[in-house]
Amino acid sequence: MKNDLYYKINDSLVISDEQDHYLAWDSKEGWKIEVTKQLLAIIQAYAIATTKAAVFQQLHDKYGVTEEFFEDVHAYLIEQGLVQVYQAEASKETTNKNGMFQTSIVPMDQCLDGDWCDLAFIGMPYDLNVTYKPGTRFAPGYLRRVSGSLFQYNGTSLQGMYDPITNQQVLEGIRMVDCGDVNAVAFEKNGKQFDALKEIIQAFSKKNIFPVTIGGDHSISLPCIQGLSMNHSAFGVIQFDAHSDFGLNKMEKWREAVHHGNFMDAVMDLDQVEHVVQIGIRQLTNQPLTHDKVTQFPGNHACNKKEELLTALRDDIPYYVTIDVDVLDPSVMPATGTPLPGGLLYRELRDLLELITKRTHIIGLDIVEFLPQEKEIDGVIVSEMILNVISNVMEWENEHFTESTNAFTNS
Ligand SMILES: [Mn+2]
Repeated sequence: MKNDLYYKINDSLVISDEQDHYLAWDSKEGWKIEVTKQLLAIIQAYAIATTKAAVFQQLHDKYGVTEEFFEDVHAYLIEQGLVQVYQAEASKETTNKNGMFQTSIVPMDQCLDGDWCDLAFIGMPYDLNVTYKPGTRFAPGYLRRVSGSLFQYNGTSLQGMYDPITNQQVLEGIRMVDCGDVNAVAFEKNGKQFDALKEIIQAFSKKNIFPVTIGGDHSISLPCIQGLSMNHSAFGVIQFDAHSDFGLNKMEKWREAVHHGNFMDAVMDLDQVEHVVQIGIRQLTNQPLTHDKVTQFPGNHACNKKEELLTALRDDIPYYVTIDVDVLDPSVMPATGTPLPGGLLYRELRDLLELITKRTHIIGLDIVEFLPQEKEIDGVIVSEMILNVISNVMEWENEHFTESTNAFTNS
């Protein structure tokens, strides 16, 4: 069922738990409406812009919802303003240029339909898990706005852009889209918004679409890594961060316990994550915080031990990269929730990222803890970091994957 319309949770919806029921409140228009827990679960299926058919499929697979029932609920959600309808500017030929680096924002199920996309950006405006200063929920929108000053994607020619330093085209031939933000029911910690992101990352990973998730606080890396673990039996994580994000807690009840400063404990519980490399750690703690799967390069050690870093990276598994922008020195990157002096300079971080991404198979990226302030340059720095990583990763894939994919196709 092809459809020219797509649907998404009302952007200004805030839902509060009133103990015996939930209250949906449109924070722009002011109206309020009671919703049941069941209805909330259905609303969540519209977390990311998608077609009616895709929402139905999801609800049918998950809850056994019938088509007749779905038609009624779908109509009700739109009538009440809980879900919004968008016009069909988002098609494969679209050029709305509202996404990262002037890519187009395209509904999720269109990204997944056929083979026409190598890389997808996903915004995760979630900062319920901060221990100090919130605001990272504004990062995806902010970065979409400023990133176009660095790189302007041309989806028709796919010519990329010329880099005078390397005398090469950047991202030539790479097909990129932006799936917009994962919206969700506010005030639900580690809940459905996490599940939606996990499913999105899993779906992209299955189709070999490189996912770039823009946080949000650092806890959003957990659903990203969980999503990858559904599709990869063994991989590693490379974490750039001022803080190890270990609390050394037991994480059986991670939905209650996880926040942005301890989510790595939950990552450690995933058997598929066989190795973690932490770079830039410098926060004082009461005791050493590490784990037997972890190799740490604290402070700026990695800058002086590049050979050791490359040796530490296993070449029999791919890696996921998560960049907490507080790995940078606050003189470079003050726009973060928990800044810590003594961090990497921009050039040092860029060199390390280049070193790693040119040698290692990378299967996903997230950028977290960016808290936009008034200075636009902070957003440009973060955007450049993303651009640099994805251009290296895509180049690596071109060199290594084309051959193996062809070999696979021919066999
Ligand atoms: Mn962190």
